[in-house]
Amino acid sequence: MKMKKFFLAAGISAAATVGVMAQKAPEPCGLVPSERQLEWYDREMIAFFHFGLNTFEEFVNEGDGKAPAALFNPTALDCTQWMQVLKSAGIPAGILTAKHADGFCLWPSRYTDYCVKNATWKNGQGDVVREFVDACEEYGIKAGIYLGPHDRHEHLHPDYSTERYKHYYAAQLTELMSQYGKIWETWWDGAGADELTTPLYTHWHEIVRRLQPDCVIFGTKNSYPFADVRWMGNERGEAGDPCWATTDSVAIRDEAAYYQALNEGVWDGDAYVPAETDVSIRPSWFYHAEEDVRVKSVKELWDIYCTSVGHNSVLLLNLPPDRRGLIHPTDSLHVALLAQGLKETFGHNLLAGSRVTATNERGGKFAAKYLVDNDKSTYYAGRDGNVKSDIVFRMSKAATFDCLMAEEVIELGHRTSRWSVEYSDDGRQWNPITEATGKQCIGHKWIVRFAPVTARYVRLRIEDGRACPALHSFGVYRQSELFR
Ligand code: IPT
Repeated sequence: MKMKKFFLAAGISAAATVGVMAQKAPEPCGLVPSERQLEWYDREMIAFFHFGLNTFEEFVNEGDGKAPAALFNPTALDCTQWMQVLKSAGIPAGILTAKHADGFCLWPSRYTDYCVKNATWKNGQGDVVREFVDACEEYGIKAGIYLGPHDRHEHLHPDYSTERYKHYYAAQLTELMSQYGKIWETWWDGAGADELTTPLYTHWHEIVRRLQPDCVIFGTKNSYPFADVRWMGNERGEAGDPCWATTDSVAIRDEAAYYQALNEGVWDGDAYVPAETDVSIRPSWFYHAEEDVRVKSVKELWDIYCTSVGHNSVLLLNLPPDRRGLIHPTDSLHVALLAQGLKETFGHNLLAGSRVTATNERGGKFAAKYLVDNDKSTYYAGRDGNVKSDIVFRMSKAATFDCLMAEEVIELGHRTSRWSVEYSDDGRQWNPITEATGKQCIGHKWIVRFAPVTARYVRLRIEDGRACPALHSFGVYRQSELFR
């Protein structure tokens, strides 16, 4: 009797061990994001602040470096107002153009007179970068710095050479990376910067890494080898479909192929460099009062959100301060309404509480039901070696939806490469959602919109991939009235 009990206990524990084995997390496959890239993905949105001498000139966006420094004179600069705008828009980070292409510096640099030291503003005693980072700190916003590599003012210097400029830029980079606390991102614009070769960036890159190890580097063209995140190929806010985080490490010679690789990524590329989507809320990068009536509408911002954040990218949205040094009320209203619309849309996953079954389920803590538990720490995964899965959601009653969102476990690499979504009244006859048929990329977040559908069943079909699926979430939603 005693022996029998013993065996029984042993048998149970052996079975339990097998169960635990089967629930081991899937191995990562292919290239995976670094800690810096994971932190960056989590931001989802970043604000861009184009501010400088151009703000005070008539319709100039790329000054020639000859405008007098005295022109810089914001009448009511208040960076805490910028932060309030970010807070109401749910944007957790901001990047300031400390120096744009005209070469004018928003901080009192020891290495040039073409800076706030000679501005009318505060009798030359001001420091916009300081006010910016202090406001960021106060509001819990992550500060980033754009130090334009291309510098038209320095080009006017009689002794200009790229070697001389290499050291000038290095000295300024050192000031910014060492005197202003933690810097979360630096932006190496490729515009006008073709003569600045990769060896120069090698030198500058060492400075960033030494002084700010966690700083995300936006790189393009000759700074591409150092990029944590890449340019996405246009300034319209339209990341590709697909938009793989993986791409080719060397810029392809052929122009068209290069732009495609920026916009769509490369599925079997040899580098993990996700796309950042820079776009302005206005036609121009700098503020011009004439454009107050051309601020992108809430609906346009929602479109951009869908083709950036919803295309496995991060949105870098430009909100240029005006001549007072404040964000214009139309811009702040529109981003606040975007945030409200996002909350209204994604606040309620219509699949929450539905019964979930999958043809490919790893089981245990990786069950398919975790797709709809609204918990970032759990996820669904399939069995090793099985890249497909049909996942059926049965809601308690029919619901109307016009939008869907999927999120992959990006730490485990791009896995799924083909997927579709269907709906049904009875769970037997399925209708495709055309816009969500033959999709490729999921990544951090993928959003698809379509004409409203009413159904009780939804089926997510994972049709291909390089490893078993691993997804944090899947949901269907009704778009906020603000977006329709
Ligand atoms: C464009 C640059 O060519 C690219 O490298 C990147 O810096 C991008 O700007 C940032 O938006 S130039 C622009 C006029 C398309």
